[in-house]
Amino acid sequence: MALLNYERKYRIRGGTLVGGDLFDFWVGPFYVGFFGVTTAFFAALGTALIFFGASQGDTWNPWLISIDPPDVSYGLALAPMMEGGLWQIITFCAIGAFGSWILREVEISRKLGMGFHVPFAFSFAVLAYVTLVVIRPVLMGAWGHGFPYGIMSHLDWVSNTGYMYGNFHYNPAHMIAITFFFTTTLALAMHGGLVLSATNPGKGKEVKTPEHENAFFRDFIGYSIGTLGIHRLGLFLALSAGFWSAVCIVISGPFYEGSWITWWDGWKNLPIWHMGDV
Ligand code: 07D
Ligand code: 07D
Ligand code: U10
Repeated sequence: MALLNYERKYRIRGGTLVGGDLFDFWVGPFYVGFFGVTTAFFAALGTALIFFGASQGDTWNPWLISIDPPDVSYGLALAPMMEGGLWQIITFCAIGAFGSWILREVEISRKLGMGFHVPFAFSFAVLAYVTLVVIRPVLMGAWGHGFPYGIMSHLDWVSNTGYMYGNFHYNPAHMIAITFFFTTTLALAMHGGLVLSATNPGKGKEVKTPEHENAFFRDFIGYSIGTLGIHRLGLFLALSAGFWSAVCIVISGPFYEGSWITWWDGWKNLPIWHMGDV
């Protein structure tokens, strides 16, 4: 991709956290930096190990390849390579790559003199992943509680883990996370719709202003959150979705065993619901 004229102004030296000027350059459209090199290293190694694992398995069908964690009997020990050790090294590479990706975002933000909202946001996805493959397995005493790296096999893990707690829909933090996911899509649909309706009103029609956008929601629901506010809200909703996801899985096992259905028994038996009985 050709370097666009205006990009010259933004492709400036500095802002690096590590390595000074050494990795302060671009390859095509990509900023490299020290953390670009570490991302490339961990991602390449992790991917190569997945291919190696696949070569030792009995299928090349991409949907069925699976790199499984060790059996729970290995506890928190290192497992032999073909019995989960590969999964452990791949997990290490994945965390190395995701962590490097966050720090590369930080370096780019610093270079441009911007806030750290993007790396902060991505760190919530990484938190959810680390909760699934490190925090929860460590709290439960075995790497075997992590999820397998395979397209269909990770779905089996989600389903099996869900049913281990009766009906996962009864997990209150899962309810909060789902509500945040749904609200995020509602907010994005409203925001995308509103901005397009104002700025792309059709051929020959005048482009409208943020005042029109404010007026629309004031007329409609009596309040407009504003042009900056909707982005704050969007970020909050999306990060809350990831945060409560991490909560819903970390409490299942380490802090609560048994069925999430019975967790609600105390609530169902509150005397207030049985006032007619007396
Ligand atoms: C659109 C950005 C692009 C990213 C893409 C994903 C890989 C995997 C590796 C074969 C929104 C690239 C995929 C690199 C190939 C190997 C070893 C992001 C976009 C296109 N899941 N999940 C998918 C991952 C978990 C669940 C699809 C990753 C948890 C359910 C894809 C992780 C739980 C369903 C995928 C992860 C869970 C999926 C589409 C990590 C709870 C689906 C993802 C690292 C969170 C859907 C066949 C997507 C599907 C799906 C990847 C973790 C549940 C393969 C990388 C354990 C219920 N997951 N997932 O678009 O069709 O994300 O599955 O944590 O129904 Mg999953
Ligand atoms: C973990 C992904 C992190 C990704 C990273 C980046 C690459 C690079 C490269 C593309 C967290 C990876 C990048 C690899 C790719 C290129 C170039 C995101 C992660 C770092 N559930 N449920 C959730 C719903 C049921 C169960 C979360 C809905 C059943 C379990 C969310 C329904 C049972 C777990 C959610 C439903 C069940 C979850 C997932 C409906 C099964 C979890 C989102 C409508 C019988 C998981 C932290 C998430 C969780 C989770 C939604 C149903 C079980 C709230 C809407 C009843 C066991 N479920 N669920 O976490 O909380 O994203 O994980 O029925 O573990 Mg659930
Ligand atoms: C938003 C917005 C807004 C915009 C926007 C956007 C949000 C204000 C102004 C952005 C939104 C979009 C563009 C919409 C579409 C986005 C999505 C749907 C989200 C999902 C995205 C994707 C699916 C795309 C994912 C693509 C990726 C991640 C790119 C893939 C990149 C690579 C493969 C290269 C990665 C770069 C790295 C690692 C750093 C640099 C490295 C290199 C260039 C490689 C070369 C390596 C080296 C020089 C280092 C040496 C390597 C070593 C040592 C390792 C070697 C080891 C071996 C073992 C071989 O709000 O409005 O508009 O646009």
